Amino acid sequence: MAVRYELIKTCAQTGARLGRLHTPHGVIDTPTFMPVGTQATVKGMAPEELKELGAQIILSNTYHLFVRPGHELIREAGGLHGFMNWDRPILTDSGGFQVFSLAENRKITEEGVTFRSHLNGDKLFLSPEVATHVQNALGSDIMMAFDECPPYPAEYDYVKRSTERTSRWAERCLKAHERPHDQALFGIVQGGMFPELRRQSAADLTSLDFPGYAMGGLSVGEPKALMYEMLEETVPFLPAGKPRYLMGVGSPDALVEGSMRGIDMFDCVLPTRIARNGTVMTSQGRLVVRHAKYIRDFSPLDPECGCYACRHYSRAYIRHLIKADEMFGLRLTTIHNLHFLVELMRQVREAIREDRLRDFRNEFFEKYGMEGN
Ligand code: PRF
Ligand code: ZN
Repeated sequence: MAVRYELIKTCAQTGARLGRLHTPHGVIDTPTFMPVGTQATVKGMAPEELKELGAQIILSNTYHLFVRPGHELIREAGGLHGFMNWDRPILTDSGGFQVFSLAENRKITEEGVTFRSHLNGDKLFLSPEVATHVQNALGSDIMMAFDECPPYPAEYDYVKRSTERTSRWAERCLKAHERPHDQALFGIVQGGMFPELRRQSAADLTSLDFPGYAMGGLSVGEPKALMYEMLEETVPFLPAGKPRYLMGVGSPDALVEGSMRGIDMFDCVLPTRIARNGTVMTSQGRLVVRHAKYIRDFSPLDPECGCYACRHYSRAYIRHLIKADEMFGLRLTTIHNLHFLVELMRQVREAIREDRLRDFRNEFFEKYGMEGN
């Protein structure tokens, strides 16, 4: 069994679950946040640094690695783990999202998606079979089914046809999967913002018996309240004994709200992306350390944080590095933001263990504040 989900307990105040995900490269405590390493690297971070801040699993992208350097080269290097020197679990997304957001001239048919590389214009093709084959070559612990993520907003009829095709594609991914013994293939629930289509999608996928299920098509521009509503409409139809992954969600408020609704896994480029533009998440909310008001502020990014950056460096120093275009500054903000979310999830797990996640949520928002949307 490539992945085994162990449900330890459910929070008495919320629907949150405390669990453990066992994979060939180690155990992941859930709910968990997965840092994103799109190009087989979490931008600027050495694997040792990711481990030091407590990351137990990272995410990488089929689309990017397929376009460059190619999955056969990575297979030759010993798979993604050997290629990038990361010996803990890896989840790969299928490309079913990136091909829609990045590729040029894409044409979608029942067979798959033809598109032109965003790098050099080469004509390429991704399908359920190709995406599965590529992920088998990458050797990730968790692979994702090839799906279509409809835009928001979208018409009911379009979303219905798209979601039905995603279900047919999911079945083709299962058939094409060559390594079910050591790689777990998760299905992705779509259905746009239509509860009825979400439920149908969940029913289609659960009948195929995947080892885990993702909620796709959320955090695509809809209000957060609508995303939470969709979770409430869908999660109850997923089996309690399998892990649940909310794709592309990583704002602190959504990590807590998602956990409360029974989500076990999250990923997002948000912490690493905003870090590279000089913004950090702190216990008191976001802080733009580039701002002039921190010029003589010798306190750490977050006085409550125990990360490497906060233990050794001041806001004034990090601001100086960023202003001077020194890459160490952005490495420090990245370390801090990733630590912040990994630590937040540790606190969420502790609160679930003690049946007080609702209280934790209220205390957290009191200090952090609500993020918009
Ligand atoms: N599908 C896939 N990857 C994704 C998404 C999706 O719907 C999303 C949506 N937020 C992020 N990443 N395959
Ligand atoms: Zn810190």
